[in-house]
Amino acid sequence: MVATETSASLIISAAAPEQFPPETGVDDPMEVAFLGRSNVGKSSLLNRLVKQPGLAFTSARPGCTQLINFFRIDDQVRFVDLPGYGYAQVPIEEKARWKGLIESYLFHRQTLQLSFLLIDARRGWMDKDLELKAWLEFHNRRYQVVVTKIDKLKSSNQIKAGMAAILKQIPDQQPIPFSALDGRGVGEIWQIISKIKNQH
Ligand SMILES: Nc1nc2c(ncn2[C@@H]2O[C@H](COP(=O)(O)OP(=O)(O)OP(=O)(O)O)[C@@H](O)[C@H]2O)c(=O)[nH]1
Ligand SMILES: [Mg+2]
Repeated sequence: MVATETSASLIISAAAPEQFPPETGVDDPMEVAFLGRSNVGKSSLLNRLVKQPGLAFTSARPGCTQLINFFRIDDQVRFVDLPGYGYAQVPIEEKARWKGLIESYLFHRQTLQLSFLLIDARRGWMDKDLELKAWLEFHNRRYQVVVTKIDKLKSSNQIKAGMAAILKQIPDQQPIPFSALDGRGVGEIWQIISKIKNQH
């Protein structure tokens, strides 16, 4: 799959499940979701993958993506940018609303084939990440861990230590180191998407 051949576009920013693109049956595009804490770099990763820097809105201020944004990639694939969790400044009712929206998507969505679970290279696993990981495993949802902002770790020893700490929680998979700044990891991420697309 070559991202540059297509131009990604926003389908809808959904505030409620009724607004999700309808699931019609066998010809629906498969969906790939991007999950992780607020500010971990979900929207930046998505933009980097499609080489369209302004497609999904990014911000240094956490809590930037508050709706579920569905993007058309091609006839067979949609990307789904989810609101981040774990941002302390968000009012409790708002947090409950996001949690409901995210869980409703992850629980019911039949077109969802793969989630990328993003973990900040400098922070490693936090409680909310582990909760989500356990939730995905319990519900048999396929996920792949991506370690973001790897450019912030300056030496190869720092990178090794950061990756090793993350690997401890996922002995059966190889997390992908990624940087939206320098593009590390883009090829591996597309490879995984292509593999699942071909099985679909
Ligand atoms: N150095 C560096 N900064 C990054 C990287 N990815 C994202 N950022 C920065 O981190 C901040 C948050 O990025 P976003 O992509 O908006 O994060 P998000 O996970 O979508 O955040 P929410 O929408 O709030 O959940 C922005 O200031 C980005 O420029 C990266 O790989 N390296
Ligand atoms: Mg975002």
